[in-house]
Amino acid sequence: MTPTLQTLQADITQLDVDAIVNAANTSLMGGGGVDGAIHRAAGHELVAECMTLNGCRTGEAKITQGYRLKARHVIHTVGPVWHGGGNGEPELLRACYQNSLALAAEHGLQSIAFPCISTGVYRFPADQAAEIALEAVKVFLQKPSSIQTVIFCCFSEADRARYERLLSPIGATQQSPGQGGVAEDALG
Ligand code: AR6
Repeated sequence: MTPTLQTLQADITQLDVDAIVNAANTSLMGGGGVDGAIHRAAGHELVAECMTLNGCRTGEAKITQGYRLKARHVIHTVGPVWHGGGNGEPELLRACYQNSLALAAEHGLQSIAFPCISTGVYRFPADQAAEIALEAVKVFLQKPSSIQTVIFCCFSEADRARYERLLSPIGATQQSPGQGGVAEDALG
């Protein structure tokens, strides 16, 4: 079966997928943005499991249970802070996507949703980040794995439109705001 790429404008904490990816920091102890939202929605058991993981380096990924989330797992990855692009930021961002997908595949997961890693507090330019994200996912999916569905879960309409523009040439499934539940339908 050919894996599908989808773009969705949604709160990632609401998605019914095997794993949602968290744009965390190296402590894995929670924070603001999507990290804070995931920890709030998952409940205090999540931070308790995170405390056992000894943090996470930039570009790497670690997996936990999803606890009160609909998602069965959370894959925590740490994006680079943008310092102008000459400090390995593109490579580190690519590694976040590669390592998150590899971890999901190691666990036999089929569906995974990513937020726009590093593009909030960490200030990575959104256009470049989306290009890197899409390229990394496409390269990963060229080899057979358990992964059947990858969702780019955008919080803003601007991000959703950005991913749609990039995805259009490869015929990806695209979802609009207000089509709640479509992702779940698509994932069966
Ligand atoms: N669902 C989906 N996307 C979201 C949600 C949500 N509920 N909330 C925010 N976003 P950011 P970073 C989007 O700042 O830049 C934290 O404090 C948001 O619009 O969450 O990687 C961590 O602890 C943006 O597009 O992550 C770290 O210290 C994207 O998520 C630091 O921020 C990423 O924005 C990580 O910064």
